[in-house]
Amino acid sequence: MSSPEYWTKPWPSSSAEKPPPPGSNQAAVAARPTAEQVIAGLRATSEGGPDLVQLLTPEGERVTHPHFDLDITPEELRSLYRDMVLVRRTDRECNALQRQGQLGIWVPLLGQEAAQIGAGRAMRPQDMAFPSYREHGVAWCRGIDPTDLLGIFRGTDHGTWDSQEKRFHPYTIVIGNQVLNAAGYAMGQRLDGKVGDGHQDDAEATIVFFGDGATSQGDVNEGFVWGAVYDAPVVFFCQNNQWAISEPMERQSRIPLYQRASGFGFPGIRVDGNDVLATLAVTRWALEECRSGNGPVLIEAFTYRMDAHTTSDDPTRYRLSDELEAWKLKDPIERVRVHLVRSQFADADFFAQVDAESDALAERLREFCINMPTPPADRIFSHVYSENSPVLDQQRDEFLDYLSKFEHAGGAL
Ligand SMILES: Cc1ncc(C[n+]2csc(CCOP(=O)(O)OP(=O)(O)O)c2C)c(N)n1
Ligand SMILES: [Mg+2]
Repeated sequence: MSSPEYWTKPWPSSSAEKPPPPGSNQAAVAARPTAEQVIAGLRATSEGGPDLVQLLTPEGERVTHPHFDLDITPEELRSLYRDMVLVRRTDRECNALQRQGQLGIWVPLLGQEAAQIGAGRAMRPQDMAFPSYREHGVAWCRGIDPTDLLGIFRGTDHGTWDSQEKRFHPYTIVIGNQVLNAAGYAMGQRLDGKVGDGHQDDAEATIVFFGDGATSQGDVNEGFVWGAVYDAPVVFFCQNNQWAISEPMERQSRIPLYQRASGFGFPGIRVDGNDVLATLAVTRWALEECRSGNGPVLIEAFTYRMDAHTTSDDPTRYRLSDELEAWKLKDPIERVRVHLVRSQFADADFFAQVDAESDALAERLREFCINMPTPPADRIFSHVYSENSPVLDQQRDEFLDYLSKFEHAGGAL
């Protein structure tokens, strides 16, 4: 596997220099990398390059950054740790529930806890979020109980939360589609006068989550164009977890993803997505830029999907185990734990309490899932429009009529 950095086509920096003669650009034409290139690519992939914003190293050391800093209390640090542990436990429990036949599928977030908690905690209550299908950590930050996710993955519901009240749109499975929704929503925020002058407490922004693979979709690029030309208050938050199912980053882009933003006319920042402090600081800044009328901003959270794409996927068929081992050393939770211990910001009682809380959450989830009621058949029609639509009403009646025939035949669905 190689990194986009490695394959970037060199080009003269000044117009006085001559472009290279045709065919002389080895990196761009080589189809099969050499062993050295693969190793160089692996290293670059796990390191993130010189522009990576980091405030907490994988070894748990606080470091400074010239542009981004974070004033954070020990209590806030403990709370970020707790969020990540509880979200990881939710993820592991749901994965196990799928394996036991309680859910049809599960989409793991293992390894992406810092990216999601950092971004989710950067939001203000009035901001709006548009997730893909993996944003269980952001859902947690928006106050959505993890039990509300279960019906989606059993295939009996579209999500039970009120997206306006929670300021969290329903999960979107169609890759990249939510970026258009978010750009449009943010344009609306601007037209409705919700963007402030930097001093308004009630100014609003939108944040939209998508993956590295989604950046190859037309919808995402169209969302970038609309967001840019209307100065929409939208943070495009890309979790680059290095893979789009079995497609590696090198098949999505020849340049690092955050650099794409400049072609659309807004800033792009690459942050260590396994560093909850850096992600929080960068996303806070980006949302504030948007609320103050300086949007959009692209954030590339450089992270890694430590589990399969979904429970239907087997990553051992397409990726090397040493890549996973390299990323395990950058675990987002472990580095915060080490930092808390070394700085004496948390004692053994605190960690035992979080563990106990996480056991109780897992038990509650399991209990709920096993006894989860199947919603009435007409529910899928109920959250489509704010008011009834004759076409939808007709479809609902036809659907209920169709189902009733099975009941008459003595069969239950
Ligand atoms: C429009 C569309 N095409 C294809 C798919 C099938 N699909 C589901 S997930 C996925 C890969 C997405 O990768 P990425 O954007 O990197 O997100 P990740 O799952 O890694 O978070 C694909 C191709 C889909 N859901 N929608
Ligand atoms: Mg991906």
